[in-house]
Amino acid sequence: MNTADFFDALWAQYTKITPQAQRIQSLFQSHGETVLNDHVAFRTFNHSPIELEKLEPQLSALGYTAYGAFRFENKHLKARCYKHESDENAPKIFLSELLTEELPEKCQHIISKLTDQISEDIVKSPEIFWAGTLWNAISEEDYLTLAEHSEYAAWLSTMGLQANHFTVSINHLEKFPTIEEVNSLLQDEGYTLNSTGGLIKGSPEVYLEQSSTMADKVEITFSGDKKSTIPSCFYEFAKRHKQADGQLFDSFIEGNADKIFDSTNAQ
Ligand code: OOG
Ligand code: NI
Repeated sequence: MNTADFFDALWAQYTKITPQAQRIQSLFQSHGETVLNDHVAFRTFNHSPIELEKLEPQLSALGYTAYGAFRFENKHLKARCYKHESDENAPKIFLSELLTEELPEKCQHIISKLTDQISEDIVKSPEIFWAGTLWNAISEEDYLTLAEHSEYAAWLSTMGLQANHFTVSINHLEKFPTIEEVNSLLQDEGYTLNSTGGLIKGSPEVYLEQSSTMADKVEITFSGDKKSTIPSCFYEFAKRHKQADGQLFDSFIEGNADKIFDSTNAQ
């Protein structure tokens, strides 16, 4: 699969449950902008057939190489970022993984019930990145137990493998060249932005400024036919700055990312 087909399929699946992303992209386009993606992100469970190490070969097959690693102690996560070897305009990829052994026993048990349902050889092609949940619906009780200890675990238990967000590259916008202008546009249009630690995560001094919407909401059916409305996915906005060597910073910042994760919290 080539990267264009990969991202087209990924976007189609993502906008189905994140209609705000399609609307916001159209909003920029109505102002004459060409919208390019800075990066997309995925979440997964460690110690499972879809753990980071097992997904990575599919990114390599698409032409991606890892160039950074991150650790989020409080959220019990690790992550790596990937860039395309030859296509400079291909979005970067941020892949994080829940370190399940750091959660309480009862959460580990709930997560095992899900991951035990995944066949060992499930990862065969890049299509895995929009496979969604590879397990039967979780119960609401288990979902709420996970949410108490890890919003990430709760989200992943209902959404599974799919693009968690796409990210508009502010660097490629002409009429909205700053993150402040992007945020004002979105707020004027009535979108709720992630306000953890302020609307803007990062600063020119760390060469990366980011903001994001709060995730859209979707109705899901828990096991036992109980219906509920939960967060799906969000849209991010990133502005990269030049470093002393004149190159644009192209990695990620733990302090920013830690706050962006909150975009899927149940409000
Ligand atoms: C990823 C959060 C981190 C970034 O750009 O730093 C991130 C997630 O929410 O899964 O996207
Ligand atoms: Ni991001």
